[in-house]
Formats: sequence, structure tokens, C-alpha cells
Amino acid sequence: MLETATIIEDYGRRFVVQTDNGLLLEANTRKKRTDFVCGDRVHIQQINNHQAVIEDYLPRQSLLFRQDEKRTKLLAANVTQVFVVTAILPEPNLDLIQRTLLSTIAANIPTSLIINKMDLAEKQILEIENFYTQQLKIPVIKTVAINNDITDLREKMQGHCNILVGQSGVGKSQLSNAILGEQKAKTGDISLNEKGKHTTTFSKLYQIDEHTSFIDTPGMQSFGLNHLSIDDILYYFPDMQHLIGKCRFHNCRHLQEPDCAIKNAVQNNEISTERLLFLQKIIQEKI
Ligand SMILES: Nc1nc2c(ncn2[C@@H]2O[C@H](COP(=O)(O)OP(=O)(O)O)[C@@H](O)[C@H]2O)c(=O)[nH]1
Ligand SMILES: [Mg+2]
Ligand SMILES: [Zn+2]
Repeated sequence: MLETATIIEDYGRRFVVQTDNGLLLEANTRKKRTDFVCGDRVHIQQINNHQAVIEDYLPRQSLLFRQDEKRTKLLAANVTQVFVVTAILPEPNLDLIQRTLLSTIAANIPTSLIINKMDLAEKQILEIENFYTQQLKIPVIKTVAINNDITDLREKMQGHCNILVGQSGVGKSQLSNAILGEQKAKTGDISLNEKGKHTTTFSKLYQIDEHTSFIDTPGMQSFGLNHLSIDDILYYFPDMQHLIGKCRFHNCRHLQEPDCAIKNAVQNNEISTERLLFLQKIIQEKI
């Protein structure tokens, strides 16, 4: 008999599912299928008290993934809100952040940015924050995870299935612990990497209340955007959208073409040079 469950731990090929009756089961797939991901609602066949086989997934409300030449990497299913986590340290990887934003906008999922480790903040943070809010046009939340200073985040998460994504070391797991409080992420959630540092190696979904949950993810270093079409790319730049169709050539790539509305806007200081360079880099990857 088939049962319905949710994937709450995702190790790539192995999973933990929680049935709608609250039972936790280790789960494998048939024929080594890898098209399942944390957050998926699935049909399972229970084998015994501990184990199940995942048969299929139910229609997804959303799907976050990245894609390079070699493969597609699913990040999460059914999330309704994304938090891209950055920190004062390690230094923010703006390329990774902007790529992540392109994909969440393309997936039509509301996205905010968390600047964590504000206890370490010095003046330069204002400049970075301005870039996020003025150029990327994205809401910013500041947190100090180690002091449980996460009130704004907790409020904003309410009623959503949230996901925390970002570079390794920015404090995603620390934020998870702050959100969970007493419940705490179990220590088995982390393992030692080669450098002897604790690092999350799999995705895990935590239920906060009946309507609110979040997924903690392993750190990522790159974000392939093969799945985004060059013709649509400007739609995913909130600071440039209004210029769609305004270039002299309808197929303008905003590189060497004359009378390019995007480059003109940069000249007029309406769009930042960093953003133009980022756009051109993404386009060049696609030609
Ligand atoms: N100073 C400071 N350190 C933090 C804060 N949040 C996390 N850290 C530290 O940053 C390191 C990485 O945190 P972790 O949650 O494992 O990052 P993750 O890789 O994104 O999950 C740990 O040593 C944390 O103690 C914070 O708000 N302030
Ligand atoms: Mg982690
Ligand atoms: Zn142009």
C-alpha cells in the first residue's frame, strides 16, 4: 500500500522521509533515481518499521535547482521563500549571490538576503547593504546567529516553507539552531571535512510549527545557470527589467552594440557597473 510522506533529509541517493502519520523512515529510490529532493512530497512503499522505498513525487509547488554543462543539481522542492545567507566573514561572494538570485527570481520564489555575524560588522557593511537593496532590489535582514538575534528573520519566515542557501561558513546551521531553540539541530547533522571544520553535508527540513518550516542546506561554491535562456535573462535582473526592448537592436546582447539601453543607463549612473559586468559575464557564458 502506498503512503504519502515528505522528504526531510536528503543525502543525494539516500533519504529520510516523514510519513503524514509522523513516522520517520530511511528511504531509497528504485533504479537509483536521483530526481527527488528535500521538501518533496512523495509516495512511498513501507518495507518495515525503519525502511521505505520512494516510488514517485507529487506535483511540486516550486523547484529550485542549479545546472552546469554536466548535470542538474536539485536544491529543494516546494519552498515558498528563499533566504540567501551572507556574512561579514567569510567575505561575501557577490557572483554566487547574484547567480542564486537569478535562479530564485526565475523560479518565481520570493527571496531575501540575510547578513549574518553583524557582531563583526564595521563600516564597509553599509556599502554592501546598499548594493543589495539599491542594485539587487532585495530585502535585507541582519542577524547575529550566535546571540540568537534573529527576531526579524523569525517573523519573516512565518507561514512559509523557507530555505537557507549560501556559501559555507556564513552561519546557516547556526541560524538553524537559533530558530529551533530548545529543539536544536541534532549534532549528527554535521561532519568534519578535510580541514577539520564542522560542515553540513546534506539538506534537512525542520518543522517550526504547523505552517512554518525551513531547510538547512550544505554550503555551495558555484551556481550553474545553464537552465536560464539568454533571451529571458533581463527579466531576472530587477534593476534592468524596465529597459527590456529599449536597446536599438532587438537581439542586443549588451556587449559591443551601439545604443544599448543598459549601457546607457550605466553611463547615467542608474545601474551599477558591477551589475553590467555581471550581466555581460552571464551572457558570455551562454554564447
Ligand atoms: N561572530 C559570529 N560568528 C558566527 C555567527 N553565526 C555563526 N558564526 C560562526 O561561523 C561559523 C560557521 O557557522 P555555520 O553555521 O556552521 O555555517 P554554515 O556553513 O553556513 O552552516 C561557526 O564557527 C559559527 O560559530 C554570528 O552571528 N557571529
Ligand atoms: Mg551548515
Ligand atoms: Zn543592450
